[in-house]
Amino acid sequence: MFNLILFGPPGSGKGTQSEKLITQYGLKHLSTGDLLRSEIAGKTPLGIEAKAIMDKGHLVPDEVVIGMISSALEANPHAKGFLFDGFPRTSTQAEALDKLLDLKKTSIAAMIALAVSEEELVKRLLKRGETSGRSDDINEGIVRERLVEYHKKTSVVADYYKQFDKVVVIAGEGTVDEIFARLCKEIDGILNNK
Ligand code: B4P
Repeated sequence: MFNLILFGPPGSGKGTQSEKLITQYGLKHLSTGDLLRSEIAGKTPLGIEAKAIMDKGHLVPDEVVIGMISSALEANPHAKGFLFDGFPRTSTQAEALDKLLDLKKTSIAAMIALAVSEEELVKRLLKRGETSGRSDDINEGIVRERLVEYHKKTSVVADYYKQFDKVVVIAGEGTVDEIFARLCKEIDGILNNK
């Protein structure tokens, strides 16, 4: 199995690049943001609870997202590998992911982090908010709160994987295709060294 984490702040292009990477490498895409939005669309109890939290720009509780990922791993026993997008977002989630993958006798090959300036992130998210209908993208206050949460709770996740020498940083500004080409170059290098 070949498992990757695509990491970066909100708006760094994780969702955008994941769509292209899963086609290129035949991986199963696991996005906790997408899973949560599908619960919201279905108006499930979990979705109703998550929406209230996400609309403030805050992170959904660890046990909720860890449960979702655990079920998704169980539901895909024959996957050739997973691309984790937007997960793990806290150190607790990172440790839980390691344990879940251990049970499947596999592990994370690399965390690829997209680096994008704060002003570019805010610009991208507000632009998406004009058309996407995503309530967490429409207001600059909420967007900035998501960045505060990222700096407070998520950026440390990179330190967790650095101790195992698994972090690669990629410049996340430029066209979508330019960034995709940079990602493929890194991933091909990792695959060739396996
Ligand atoms: P997510 O759904 O993970 O999404 P995101 O952080 O908003 O950004 P992403 O990085 O995927 O967006 P993209 O750049 O593709 O999270 C939403 C919320 O869910 C979180 O705030 C949190 O509340 C909750 N949540 C999710 N996972 C959780 C977890 N594990 N634990 C707790 N809570 C969790 O897209 C941004 C925009 O930029 C798009 O419009 C795109 O078109 C544009 N763009 C992309 N690349 C570009 C480029 N190169 N140039 C210009 N624009 C570009």
